[in-house]
Parts: sequence; structure tokens; C-alpha cells
Amino acid sequence: MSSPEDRIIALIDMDCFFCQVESRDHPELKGQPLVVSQNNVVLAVSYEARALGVTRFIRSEEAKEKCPTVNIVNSPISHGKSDNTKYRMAGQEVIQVLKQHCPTIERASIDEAYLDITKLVDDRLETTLSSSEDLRTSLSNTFVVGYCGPSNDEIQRSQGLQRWLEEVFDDISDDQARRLAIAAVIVEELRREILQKCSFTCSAGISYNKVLAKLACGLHKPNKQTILSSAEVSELFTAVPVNKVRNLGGKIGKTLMENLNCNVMSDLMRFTLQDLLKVFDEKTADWLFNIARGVDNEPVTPRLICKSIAASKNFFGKAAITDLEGLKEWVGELAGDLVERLEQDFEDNNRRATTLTVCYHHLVEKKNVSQSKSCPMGPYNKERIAGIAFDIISRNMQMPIVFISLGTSKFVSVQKSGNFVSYFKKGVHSAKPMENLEIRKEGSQEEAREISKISREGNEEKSVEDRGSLIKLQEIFPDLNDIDHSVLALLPMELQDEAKLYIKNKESPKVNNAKSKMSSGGVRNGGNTIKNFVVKNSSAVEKSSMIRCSECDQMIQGDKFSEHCDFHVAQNLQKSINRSLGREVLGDSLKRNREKSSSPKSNKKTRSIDSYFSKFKNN
Ligand code: DCP
Ligand code: MG
Repeated sequence: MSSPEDRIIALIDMDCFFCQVESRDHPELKGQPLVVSQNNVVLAVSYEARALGVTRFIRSEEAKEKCPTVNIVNSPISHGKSDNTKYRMAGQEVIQVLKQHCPTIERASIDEAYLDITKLVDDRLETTLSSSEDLRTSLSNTFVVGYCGPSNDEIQRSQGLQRWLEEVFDDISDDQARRLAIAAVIVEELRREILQKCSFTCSAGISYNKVLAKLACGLHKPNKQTILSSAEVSELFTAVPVNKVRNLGGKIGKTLMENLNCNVMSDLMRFTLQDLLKVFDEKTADWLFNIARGVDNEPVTPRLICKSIAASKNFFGKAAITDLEGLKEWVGELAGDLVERLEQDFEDNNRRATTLTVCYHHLVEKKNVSQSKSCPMGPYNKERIAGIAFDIISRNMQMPIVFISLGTSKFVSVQKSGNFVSYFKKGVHSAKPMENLEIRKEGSQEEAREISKISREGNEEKSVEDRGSLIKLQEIFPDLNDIDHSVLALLPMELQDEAKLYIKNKESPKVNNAKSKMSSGGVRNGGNTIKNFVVKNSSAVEKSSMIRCSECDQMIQGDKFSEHCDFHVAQNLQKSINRSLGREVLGDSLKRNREKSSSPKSNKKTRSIDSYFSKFKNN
């Protein structure tokens, strides 16, 4: 990976993206004033409509009032709400083009991606000798901050660019600026290819880090690109409002503006690190101190998929939810949409979300008040997710609900093992997610006998039913020597116990002893919890760098980190099951496990979604 001082980063952002997708599908709309509207609210505005005064987030009727010739396209609907699949797929097409040229791409939103093009630039510099005149011709859509002025005027652009290139090439010591010029040539090529292959225009920012690249990108749009060199940052910052900078749009930006009287970025320079530490935590203070000086060390993290998946809907005006029936209907729809997308994501990306966040807005005295609550994700099950959301929101129904979002995040990689996917896709685990495993009898009788034999050899006292668990286990993990712990953690306790026993029996006593010693420090090997199971397995290797786990604050070996995360998934999942499902809906094995616990909390009966709904039905 390139070092922070040498990096060249580009941010590519599609122009009026939803409008471009719609006008590609309906060519008669190309070049016309156009808006794409969802639930009657304008989300995307073509540049032709912008020129006629139409802005985002107004109602469709208002757009029509401002510009009678505007074309209004309503985005597709699914599950009773807007469906962005078409736009997401179009964004993916663009990523496919970029992937052909640059390996370090971070997809930042539906229509934006950061690219670390340091290596492409350095390779190009080694192989190609370009004069300032060659570059001027290649950079026909490029602006340079500090040289071209703030407007999109073509004469100012071309004169400013020429002046900058001459300075860059005259001053042979300005190696960084030369690299930016080459980077801009590469980005012009990438943008041209996106246009050829996908028929979309986009804009770009080219600089030394993500924050500056993003800032530069917004300066000249559409179908333009902007270079921001470090020499120009301090001047630019005198005019950039704090809340327009990446990461400062929310609470931190608000604190800076309201408490520290920082309105533009250059105001931040007034504060020493010590000053900032009095108001912010160490990490934030450090970041703010650096960004005031144009420094941001965050690398482009190769990620072509989103960090979170959410299903959300606004309920404007009369559509606001005021009763439990309406709430039940909509959390069901949203959960259905969410699960469909999560299952597709699992197929495509081999990962599972571990956190579910239920967010909703109330209308209180005509103002939106936001509430949100996060919990472990558990199985991808529509009824269960709807139940959790219903449980959270229904406690607070005094005021109309105007927005609901069911979001999932903190994805962990999982290997698709055995029948895991079909297990979770069958939807047979709705009321009893951990117990209703419907086993497909695919394995031969011979295999089953062999597994039973291993089980008997390991533990003569096991019952016939228990041996059945091992057969079930092998249905999910055909190779029992390669069990994916994150998948295992989602299975009934009975199967988890079986897996532990199987592994224990396969290991020689000598290995067991050695591992017991290694995993000392309070955790004994061969115990009953998933924690022991994971700790035992993660103690064998000692290599690679250490990573701090945000969940428990421990330092974990890099190559064991994903396994360690699985442990938290398992632990959180366990808590979530205990919380959200009443004992009556849990199978015997889970009950047994709980009864062992002496915690008063574990004996408390919790209400299931079914009980909420039946109570509601009876009213
Ligand atoms: N979008 C959305 N909800 C929002 C903001 C945007 O659904 N609150 C959609 C519509 C946009 C797309 O995401 O077309 C990309 O968002 P951008 O902010 O990049 O806006 P545009 O691409 O439309 O315009 P620009 O040319 O300014 O980037
Ligand atoms: Mg955009």
C-alpha cells in the first residue's frame, strides 16, 4: 500500500445519477429537465432542471411549479416502497469498468468510489515522457484549484490549466504536482471509458487524500474534474464551510460550528491539539488537527461492496403511521425487502451482517425526532427482524411515525459451507430460528453410519438422538474438519456442542493438553461455551500483526481477527436469542442451556413478536 505522503487519490462521483440511469432507459429524456422522485419527493435533479431552479428534496408538485417543462420519473416500487436495485446495478457497472484498471477501489455510496491511483501514476511516469503541451491537450475537462476560478467558464479553465502546467514543468523540484498532472490524465481516460461503456458522465476530484479528493470533486460539475494540490489547500480552506467536509457533516461539524465558532475550515487552524483534546476524544482531536492542515491519512480500503444494507421508507403527511396495525404491516414489508437483499448479498459476497439498527422518526410539534436502537443481527429471517423492529417502535407510538429504517452493518466474512445457504433460505426457522432445522437427507446411509461410529468412539454414552445431531451437523458442514465457526455460531446449541465434541475427539490427548496450556488464563479447554471453542482454535498460530478489537478492546493477531469477530457474533447472537425469543419458542437444547444459568435475567419471560401480534388481534 502507498504511504500517506505519496498517495494520489481520486474520487469519482456520477452526475445526477438516478436521472442518468432513467434517461439511459428512456433516451427521449436525455438533455431534458428531469427529476427522479421517490414517495413524491425529488431525490435527483438533472443539470438542465437545476438550471431552471429545481432543487433536491422538494415535492414533485413544487418541482412542476418551478419548472412546468420538467419531466418527473417515479423510481420503481417493490415491497410497497421505492426499490433502488436498478440504480445499484448501474453503479456496479461503473465499478466493473474501474476494476479493469485500478485494484484499489473503495465504493463509497451508490454512485461514488475512491481510487488509490498512486501506482498507476508512478508506472505511467516511468514509461511515458509527456510535455506540458501534451498534457494540456489530454486534460480537456480538468480544472486546477487556485488557477481556474470557481466557475465552469471554459476560457478561464484552459488558461488556468496552461499556467499551472507551465509552472509545474518549469519548477523541476515539484515532483508531486507533476504526479497530480499525470493522475488527472489517467482519470480523464477512466471517465471517458465509463462514458463509452456505460453511457454515464461523472465528475472527479484528484488530490493527495480522500478528504481533499472529495472536496475537489464537488467544485466543478457535471462531466468535469478538478485537481487540488497541497499548495492550494490553505487558500481554499478560507472559503470551505466546515460542514461541507467529509466526516464533518454531522455532530463533530456541529460542535465545531456551535461550540468553537469554527465556520470555515481555516478557522480550525486557530486551535492547538491540546485545545481540541479538551472538546473531543483523542482520535477525533488528532484527525481534526491534521485535516485543518490538509492532512488525512485514511487509506482507500479496497471494498467494492457497501458497508451497510438498509431498507427504509418515509411516511409523509397522511401516510404517517399512527397505529399498531400500520406499524406491523410496514415493518413486515421493510423486513421482507431487507432479507431479500441480505440473502442476495450473502450469495454475492460471502458475508453476514452482525448488527441490526432500527431507526425511526416521530413527528413532535411538526419536527422530526429521530430514535434508533441497535442489536445483534441473528439469522436472516423476515418475521424475526419484523418482530424486533415492532418491539422497539411499538413502545413509542404516542406520536406519528414518519420514517422507518431497518439497517444492517458490521459484516463478517463467512465461508459458504454445506447446506448453510439453503438452511437459512428455507425460512423454516421463523418462530424457532435455532431449532426448526429441516435436514435434507442427502448423505448416504454409509456416511451416516461412519459419522455415528466416530461419535460413539468419542463418547460411548451418547444417545441415538445425539448421534443424529452429528448427522445433521454434517449436512451443514460436509467436511467436519473444516467447520466455519461463524456459521456454527448460528446453529442450535445441540449442534454446536456436537461440533465441539467432534473436534475434541479428533484431537490426540497430547494436542489437547498442549492447547489447554496455551489457552489458560481463565479459559479451560473442552468447556461448554462457544467462547472456549473459539479460544481453543485461535491459540495455535502466532504470526502477523495485531489488531485492536473494538468490541472487547483486546489486541488480536491479524490472521485470527475474523475468527475473533465470529466469537463476538456468536456471543451477541446468544444474547439476542435469549432476549428476543421467549423460552416457550425455544427448543429443548437451548432451554437446557439457559436453565444452567443462574442469572435472574435469563429466567425472565420475554415477549415474542407473536404475542404482540396476537394481543393486537384480540383488541
Ligand atoms: N440519493 C438518494 N437519497 C438522498 C441523496 C441521493 O436516494 N438523500 C440518490 C439520488 C442521486 C444518487 O443518490 O441521484 C446519488 O447522489 P448524489 O448526492 O451523488 O447526487 P447526484 O448524483 O444526483 O447529483 P450530483 O451530480 O450532484 O452528484
Ligand atoms: Mg452523484
